[in-house]
Amino acid sequence: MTLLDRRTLLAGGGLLLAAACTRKFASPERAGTLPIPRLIDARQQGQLISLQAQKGETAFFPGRRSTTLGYNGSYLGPTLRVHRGDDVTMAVRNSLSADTTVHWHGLLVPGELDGSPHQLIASGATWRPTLPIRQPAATLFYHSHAHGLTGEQVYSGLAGMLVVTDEEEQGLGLPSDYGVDDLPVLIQDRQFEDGRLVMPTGMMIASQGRRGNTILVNGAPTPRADVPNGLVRLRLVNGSNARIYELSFSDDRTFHWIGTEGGLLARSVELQAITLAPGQRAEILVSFADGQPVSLVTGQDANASMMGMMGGMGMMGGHHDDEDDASTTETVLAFSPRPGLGGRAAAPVPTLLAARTVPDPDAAVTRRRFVLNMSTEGEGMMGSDGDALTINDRSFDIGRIDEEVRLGDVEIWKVSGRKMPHPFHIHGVHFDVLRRDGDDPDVLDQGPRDTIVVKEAVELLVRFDQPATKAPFMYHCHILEHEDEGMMGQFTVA
Ligand SMILES: [Cu+2]
Repeated sequence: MTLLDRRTLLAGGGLLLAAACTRKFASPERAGTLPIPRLIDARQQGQLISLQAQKGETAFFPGRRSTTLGYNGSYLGPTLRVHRGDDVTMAVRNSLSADTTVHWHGLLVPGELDGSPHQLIASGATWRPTLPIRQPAATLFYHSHAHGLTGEQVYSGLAGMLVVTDEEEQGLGLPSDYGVDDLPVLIQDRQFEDGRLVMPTGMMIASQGRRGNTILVNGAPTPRADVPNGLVRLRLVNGSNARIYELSFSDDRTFHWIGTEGGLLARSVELQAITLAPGQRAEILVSFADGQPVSLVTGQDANASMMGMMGGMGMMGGHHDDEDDASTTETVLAFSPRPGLGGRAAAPVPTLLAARTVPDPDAAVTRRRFVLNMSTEGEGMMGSDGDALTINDRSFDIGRIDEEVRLGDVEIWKVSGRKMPHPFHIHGVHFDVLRRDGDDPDVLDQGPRDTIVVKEAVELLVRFDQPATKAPFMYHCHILEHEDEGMMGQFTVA
């Protein structure tokens, strides 16, 4: 059994018995509290939000300064809140010395507004897309998508949270006091040496992806959040370059899963553990009404250990015995429930959430097949030639359109991954998982999605409602180093 066998996750408790391991470093500067990124609501800004990609210095640990990138700050960016039905202009200034882009991951907008490698913002330039917000409430993720630089720029800090809200969501009575009972939780692993952020390099980076020895939440190493002793909503975003998390609570308490990448589920789902791959988001409700301190924890880096088990791939470092991994957890975020912090102690968990029309699979007019692959030829060296990381045996070429889709069509995309699990992301759409490995999808596959882990073949039911004529959309592996090294393709919608 591996930790990535999704069918075992709902069994829950067995994976997560051990106490959290102790961190090597002192508490972060903010006395262990969770940093809450500034909230910028588009309606309070006259529907114009200014973002500046900039270089800065960040002290992740006291007295240890690291060179980082951020939006309107030194590391990460503000949380942007936009409202369904509005048109929001983003003024994105690039104050870096390198090119960049800002991709609105999960936003349903036409191709030329998407922030893909085709909307390059040169150093010193400003990009001003006006984004029509026409989708249900959801937790989205904005980040650099400059081809060949995505991994490095996101690793250095170019990422943030984008929240879509609407009246339907506001009418559900979900916890929604930002920073109090509605918390942004952007999870990233990063490599620190002597308390300073370092950029992992070397030949294995292209295959393994950049991983790290420290888990950051909103840019802080293993912080503590003071929360009301009631129901709290966590907006979980996996902003890591490569790591997949198996998230649960240290006391195995259950929580309610209410939202995916695409928005709220039809009904809340009670779980003890949830998987989150790079690019994926989940909204959960957890009760701290018992007043007991508890932590969000993760299983070990299962994706890395699977890589470590691969023959001919060389040493990864951090080699694990897969059987032993199941008994070890790491703390992601500690919670200290406090009376008098607001929130609603006795708030019920809504069962029925957002109604949604799923396309009829019989309406699918086209089937396409995608295989994400990594060559192990050439003594296991990945990325040493342009064809090592591929989709359907082709490495990304920005001048080549791989697929042409008709606007308004419903299609079935059958996607599988070789050698390791790959988080597959499609721009400009939401999809539903129809089948996994020829069988019914897992419980964790449900809901409107934009990123899904594939190894065994997964059939996705995709509706293409956004045009991509002036610029194509991307589909790619969301292990950012796989994407940078060529595990990406592009399609038009016309
Ligand atoms: Cu991949």
